[in-house]
Amino acid sequence: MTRLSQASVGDLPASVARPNYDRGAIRTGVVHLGLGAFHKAHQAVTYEAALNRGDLRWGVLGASLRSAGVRDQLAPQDNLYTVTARDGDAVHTQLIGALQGVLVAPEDPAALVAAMAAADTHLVTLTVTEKGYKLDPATGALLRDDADLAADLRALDQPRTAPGLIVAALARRRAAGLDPFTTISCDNLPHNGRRLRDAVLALAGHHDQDLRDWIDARGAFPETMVDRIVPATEDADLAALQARIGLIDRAMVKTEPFSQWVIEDRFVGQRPDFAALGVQLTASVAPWEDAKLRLLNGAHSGIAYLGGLAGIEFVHQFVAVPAGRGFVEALWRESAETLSPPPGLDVPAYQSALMGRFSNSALNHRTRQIAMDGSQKLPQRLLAPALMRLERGQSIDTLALAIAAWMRWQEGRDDTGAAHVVDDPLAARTAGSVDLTADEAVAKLLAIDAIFPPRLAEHPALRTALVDALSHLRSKGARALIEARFA
Ligand code: NAI
Ligand code: CS2
Repeated sequence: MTRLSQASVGDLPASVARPNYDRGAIRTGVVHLGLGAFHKAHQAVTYEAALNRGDLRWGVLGASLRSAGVRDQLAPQDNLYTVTARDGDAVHTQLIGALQGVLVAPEDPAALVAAMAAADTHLVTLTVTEKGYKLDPATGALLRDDADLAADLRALDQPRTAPGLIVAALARRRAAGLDPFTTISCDNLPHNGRRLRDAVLALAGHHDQDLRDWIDARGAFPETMVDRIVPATEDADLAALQARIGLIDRAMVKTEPFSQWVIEDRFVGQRPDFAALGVQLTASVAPWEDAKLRLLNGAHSGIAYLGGLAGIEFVHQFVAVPAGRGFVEALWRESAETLSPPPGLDVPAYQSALMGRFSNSALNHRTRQIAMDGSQKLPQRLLAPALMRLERGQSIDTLALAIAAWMRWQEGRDDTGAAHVVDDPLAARTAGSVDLTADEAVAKLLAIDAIFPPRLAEHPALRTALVDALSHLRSKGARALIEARFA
């Protein structure tokens, strides 16, 4: 079967939406760091809409900071790929033409810095995962002893990290008399714009105080809330797409119909007409971000660890079980009370829409995918609402169960005894407490201050609730425990 490429676009069925602009005429307005499934199904779709509206400034140059895989997948396809949104039997496929090329940073960091420093580049966006920022998850402080960051602290001629690349490119722009670009984090980090800005300023200040002051005065790092569920693509997805469109697209992404992007209205220089593209611009993103991180992502993490322990493969299967749904609703009752919802967000309606999204059986979103990198995710999803509740004297039974499920997942065995690898940058510290008593395991994990802020870790009610939940998870198993509590 033929591979998708510029030459084979004409063979696509008429049902596939495709670019209405001349790809040869677009400029590169965006450099994206961390080209993965989420960028391809979320921000790139917005740039595609801008191009389709005739604003040809918003072509995207993607960059991988790690492997060449994504470049090698896209190059034979002339950087074309499809996005398929599915919900139940409904399916819609769109061909994306916005991506113009992919650079692999470790192969040639200077080429990437030059692209970021080009006069046409107005936006640098990031989806490098929570761990890609090289920040302490609990405090947001720079991880100065990380090997790559330590290299960028020594010299920035061959930057290795996202903050390093940004500082090197901003230095070049300043030397060339250009404005900075707007730097937009699209990762699920709390205060993502502020954290990235602090990291960039700290690194810049280490090398050149004047550069730091220039970025401080002239740069823009808007906060964002990003939302679209984009599970990793699997072989079965490739085969299903192939059967539907009659071409091979190895770079495809699958997602849900829903998509939301809220950006703090703080830019330097040019940007697309975001409002016309359905992006919400606001003075204050934090209330949106808290609601999304605590309700959507908090529930996701609870589902990932309890579901993973119980041998439930997919999110939709977890919420199809009444006890699973009951757990999510109970978690939301606790977390929702910690929010100050933004005007325009109806929390009960949001929750009911979320339950519908979790139930989307066409997505096959793996609990194991979400279980990855828990140390980087727990603070904003589960620990922040737990601390707020404890400080107000409120109960945290369901939040504690979700946190204890993460603790049990670190033991590396599910409830059937099957082994799994704990995929987490802090796994050397979190994993393998299987031989400890529940008391000892909780104490060991609470002592990791990169995850648990001392004010939370030292709260006696937290420790008691976690030991209780972990003991029950060990003795009963996740499935029986949620059946007993939430069915
Ligand atoms: P992915 O695995 O498809 O892509 C991840 C990208 O991050 C790849 O380019 C990878 O090379 C890069 N990366 C990973 N570790 C890195 C590190 N230590 N340093 C630099 N780059 C690194 O994952 P996907 O689905 O694109 O998600 C990426 C991030 O996007 C998530 O961690 C999350 O913060 C955000 N996001 C994802 C959503 C989703 O449903 N997939 C939805 C909302 C946000
Ligand atoms: C998920 C998120 O993998 C995870 O940790 O919770 O990527 C989730 O799919 C997105 O935030 C949805 O917007």
